[in-house]
Amino acid sequence: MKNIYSEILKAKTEQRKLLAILLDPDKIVWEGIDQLISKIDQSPATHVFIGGSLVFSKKIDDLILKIKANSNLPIVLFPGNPSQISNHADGILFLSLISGRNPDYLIEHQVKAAPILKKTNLEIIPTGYILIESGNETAVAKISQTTPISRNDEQEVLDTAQAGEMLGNKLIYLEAGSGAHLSVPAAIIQLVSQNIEIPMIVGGGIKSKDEIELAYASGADLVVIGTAFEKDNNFFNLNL
Ligand code: 1GP
Repeated sequence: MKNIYSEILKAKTEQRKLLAILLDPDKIVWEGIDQLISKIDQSPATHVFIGGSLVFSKKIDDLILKIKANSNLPIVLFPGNPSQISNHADGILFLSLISGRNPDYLIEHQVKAAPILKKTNLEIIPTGYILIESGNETAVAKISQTTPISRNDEQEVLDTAQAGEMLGNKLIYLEAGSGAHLSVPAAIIQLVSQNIEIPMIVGGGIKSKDEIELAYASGADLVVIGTAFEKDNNFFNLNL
């Protein structure tokens, strides 16, 4: 059933905050996969996102099937390019990097992905993806060859988010980049959340439970945790 987006909308209406654990298939240690999945299942995660700016692994299908066999969490692709599409997932964030001006990431990859997606049953969730400067050059900025929006330019982020909403995107994703030194500023999260209707995802560089709570309190509907959980699978058990 294609109900990922309707569940996100429902959670927003009920003010229930959502949490995604992001897994990069290239960084999976297969020997520890059962333990990893059980840690995800014991965590407060509501979604598993799978993807990365560049993924070389040919094991995306295997990874998804393994998670599905052991967990009921919805699995959502978060692809850096069309090679990361797997029909075994439940849905896909169909991203357009609207903070950038690189046509490959605004429309080219999407055109390449369309015929592949047409042959899948994935729930396709169009998502306006906004990269915000985070103190270091992140993989997504490097690979996409785009310049993130300045973390001091709240208005530009807001204008971009509103344009993304007007274009029909169903989600806005405020991204600092995986492993970012600085996560998206609370003031930006707050400004955008107060001025768009659609749900908002926030991720990149979030390293503590306090930061997760701050993002929620500022208006994030769904927070993404990648690196912090990858470094320590007990992240959600710790009092950080
Ligand atoms: C990256 O927003 C995600 O696309 C998660 O970032 O790996 O820094 O948690 P981290």
